[in-house]
Amino acid sequence: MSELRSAEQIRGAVETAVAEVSVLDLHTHIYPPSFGAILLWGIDELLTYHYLVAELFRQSPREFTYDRFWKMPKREQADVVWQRLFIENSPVGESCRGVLTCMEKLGLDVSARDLSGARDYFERLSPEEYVDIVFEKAGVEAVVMTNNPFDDEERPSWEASAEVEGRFKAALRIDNVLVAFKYAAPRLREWGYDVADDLPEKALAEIRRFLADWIDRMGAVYMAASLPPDFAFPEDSPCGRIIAECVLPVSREKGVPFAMMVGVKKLVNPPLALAGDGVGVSDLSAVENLCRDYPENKFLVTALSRDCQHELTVLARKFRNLMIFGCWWFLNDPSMIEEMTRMRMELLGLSFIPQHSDARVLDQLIYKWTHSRRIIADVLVEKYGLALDAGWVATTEEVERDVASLFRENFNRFLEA
Ligand code: HDL
Ligand code: ZN
Repeated sequence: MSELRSAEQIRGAVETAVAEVSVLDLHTHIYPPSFGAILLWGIDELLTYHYLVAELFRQSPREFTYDRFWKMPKREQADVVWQRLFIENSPVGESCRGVLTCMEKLGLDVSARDLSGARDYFERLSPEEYVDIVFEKAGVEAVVMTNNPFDDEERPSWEASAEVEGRFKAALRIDNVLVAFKYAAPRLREWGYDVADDLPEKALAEIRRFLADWIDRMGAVYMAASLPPDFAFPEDSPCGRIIAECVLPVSREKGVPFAMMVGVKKLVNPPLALAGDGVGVSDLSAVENLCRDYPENKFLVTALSRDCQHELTVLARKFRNLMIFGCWWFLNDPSMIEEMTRMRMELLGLSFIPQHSDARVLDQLIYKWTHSRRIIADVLVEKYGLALDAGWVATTEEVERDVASLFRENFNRFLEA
């Protein structure tokens, strides 16, 4: 039992524990190699990640149209991103920095600024080999995917019972059912679920069957949906009724939490496609009502607006069936991660999940976790230091326990609760 009696000893123990902890990444958009081309990886996918695409148009002349970019082959898109955001403008933004971190951790010579050399590195690898490399360098033991039965590129893999290796956990994504039911209904009927558009009891029972079938097929560890800023609950709408009558009962019956990712303003600029979504301040009374009125249900929640973070953290103090997680999307950058992690630790101690990667490109596990570990470690060093100032002497074993909670065990315990 080694006692940490100085700031230096605290920093040493925390930095080692955070560097070595194996992470359970509870929200990503990556897939096992068995799912084929929907697993994105390599330098050209990194450079054309929609975060960089949005930034590209800010550094391009007006005559460089959205349409012209989308028509380019992937490699050409990556070339123009590289030229605009790395060569003509220094890569100081977080998304660009992430590409540099990936290259550096993979042993590529970043100072050479050599895109073709980087491409050669990836040419020599199979997806299977690269999954091992990335998980090892990122210190990730498992990821939770985003699995949507309405995704025509993904569903065939499930229907063909494609192998899903242990490092990839499933999450059933139900946005289509909740926020676009009128478009989902014909697909559900096509798949044999008798759902009338006006949601009679039979349709609600069939939606429950659909949810249960796919949780079983996927072995889903939770159900998830991204929800607009004006998401309200309770609400006499298809969304409100399906949550109350279908999602929550099935969530209890299957013992899987309902994850709500609130505050997305879809396609504020449609020609940007995946890069076109924005953010809005959410009314968190929906979350408050759900946690209070459904104490037997478990809720994972992350909010997209910085303006919601303090209120969401206070809600977590009120409801033990609420687990808040991650610094999502436009919040996944150093200034926001530090602000949110410090506030959450001050209000919740260690009872929250500080980060998820949201990785869409496999390689991003490396940079998103490298960057976040450093910031979370710094906040932990500060807080153990403040405890020491009052005379509380932590031990290395306690630091290791606490770090494991933040990066993995809080999620495991919440699933098992
Ligand atoms: O809805 C979501 O899961 C979001 O994370 C979106 O996928 C978003 O496009 C994204 O990739 N954010 O990081
Ligand atoms: Zn996501």
